[in-house]
Amino acid sequence: MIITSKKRNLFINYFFNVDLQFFSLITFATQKNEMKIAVVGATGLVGTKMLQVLAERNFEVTELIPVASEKSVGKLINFKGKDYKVHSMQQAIDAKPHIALFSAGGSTSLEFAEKFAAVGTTVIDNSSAWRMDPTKKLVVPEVNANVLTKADKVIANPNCSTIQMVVALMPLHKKYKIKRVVVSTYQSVTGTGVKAVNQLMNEREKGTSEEMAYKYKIDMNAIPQIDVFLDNGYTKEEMKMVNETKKIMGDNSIQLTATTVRIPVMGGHSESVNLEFESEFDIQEVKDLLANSPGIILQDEPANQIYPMPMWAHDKDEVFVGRIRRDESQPKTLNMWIVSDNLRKGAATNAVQIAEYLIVNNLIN
Ligand code: 2RA
Repeated sequence: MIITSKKRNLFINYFFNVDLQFFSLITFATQKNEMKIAVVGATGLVGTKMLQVLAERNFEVTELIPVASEKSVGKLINFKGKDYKVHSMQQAIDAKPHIALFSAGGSTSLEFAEKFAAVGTTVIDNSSAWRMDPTKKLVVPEVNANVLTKADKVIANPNCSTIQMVVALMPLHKKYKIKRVVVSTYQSVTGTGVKAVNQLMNEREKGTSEEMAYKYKIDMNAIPQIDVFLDNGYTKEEMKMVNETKKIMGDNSIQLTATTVRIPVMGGHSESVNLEFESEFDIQEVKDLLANSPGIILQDEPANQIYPMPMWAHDKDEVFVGRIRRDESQPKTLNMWIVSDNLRKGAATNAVQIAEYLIVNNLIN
């Protein structure tokens, strides 16, 4: 596959801070005649969003291979005005797609990702199956796309709450070196899936829901549990934030503790983050640094009551950062508030950005 130098320059511009909207207009046409893309879990919340993001970003797809559960095989999925038949997993493997975007749960990924890889497909997997596997890369393009090589055939897409946080942390880590992070999350029900959205909507409309994604009512509530509890008293979601952050940022010395909470919101996850640095910082310099970092939009005008909210982040690809202020209780420490659409930058957009990076850098078969 040959990539023109113009495309390469545009891509480099993007990662060294140019407008995301402009970037999304670029067509990733390659000199190759075909680009077969499989979307595994194409009918789920994230799979649907992956298709939407691929279409919006003018990702050059010559053949779409949607994959879903057996009961959906043969049904039609419309992508950019054309209908595509839903494939079974084996049919999709036999089609040898160039790239497969997986969002069908951990057990599906464990069973099938390597089978796609064996036929030459590069898998970008949104489940937690491979994230902490030392042989697999865990990638947020703005932070560590440089770790990718052509040999990476199964690439892990991080957890949504981790992705949005590391996008904001990395530029500050480079400049001031992060010592410790204390994060509390306020996570959208869309992170759980369709069942949770239905539960919230039913409760909101009728006060009760027969369909229950959570043990408790979610409307008018806050549930301090995301995923299952582990032996250390933390939830799996909390430990994902701890472990994935170190792996993506390539620094095991970063100390991190998390409390993750589900709230009756759709549109995005919010995070209150307390950051302690090795070096002293200037608050205006921090704001300027974030405002000029790729994938971040600074929304920090307390005088005008402008700050990030899920309502504004919804259906956007960027990470929104605001409420940046010095922690007056100890030196070299600040507080900030990070919001992003968990289905987009937290899942689909990040996966598609990895695919774009692989293509532009000639890292797929
Ligand atoms: C959640 N982080 O919000 C999960 C989804 N990957 O539940």
